Amino acid sequence: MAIAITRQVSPRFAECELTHIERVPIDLGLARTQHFTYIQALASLGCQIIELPEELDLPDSVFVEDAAVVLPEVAVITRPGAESRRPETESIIHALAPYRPLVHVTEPATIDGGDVLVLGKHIYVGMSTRSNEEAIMQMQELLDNYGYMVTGVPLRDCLHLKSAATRVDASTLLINKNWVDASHFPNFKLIEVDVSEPYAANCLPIGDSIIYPTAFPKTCAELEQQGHSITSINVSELAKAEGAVTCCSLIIE
Ligand code: CIR
Repeated sequence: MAIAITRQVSPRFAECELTHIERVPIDLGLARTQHFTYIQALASLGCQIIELPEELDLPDSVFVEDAAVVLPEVAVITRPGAESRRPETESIIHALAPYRPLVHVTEPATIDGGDVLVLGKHIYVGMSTRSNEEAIMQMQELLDNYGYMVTGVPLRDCLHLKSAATRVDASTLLINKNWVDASHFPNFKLIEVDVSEPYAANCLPIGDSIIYPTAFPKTCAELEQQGHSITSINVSELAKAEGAVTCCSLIIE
């Protein structure tokens, strides 16, 4: 059974970092309700949930994905690109320590887990405003012994690589080709987001279904058309903080 580490929404959630979208009012109560629905979806698909308590002073701490990269052999503790988010890693270190040996990205490297797309032994790192060249080099050094190859991928107009492309299954990616070049992924079948839904490329496959936002009905229909089972959830308030479905959990297979 997979384990999903999540963290409750901070009372200061509305003070989140924003890069590519305008700040609009966030309903904290609704954000918490939606987050609870997300956790229920993970549990319904077979995950054991480890829910960390809310962090009073870390607005973005619900987005636990950015603090670590969990691989089968080891977990990498990141050094998040936004300074306000760096303290988030401390509690994640404690949460992951029982499950994986830990290695650490260190200064001057910065990297957010949202930029890290793991496709088997090939790890792609988005060259975003959050993740730098030094991090790509450190990731390669840290993971060399485990047989991983780490490649930097240029991005346009989006926060993280996983805003632009995520894994649907072992051979398929969901992608917004306006934000990342498809040429980086020649060995994958690609499902493109609908042009009217640029934020639709972030999906979270768990077990035999895919956790996916209700906000993208056209891309959702395409995924279903191609035979994928969808578990739909409304994450509108999390999206106002530039978050999506992968970013609210760390999955330990
Ligand atoms: C941030 O800007 O860091 C947060 N407001 C959103 C982070 C979303 N994380 C993710 O997609 N992995």
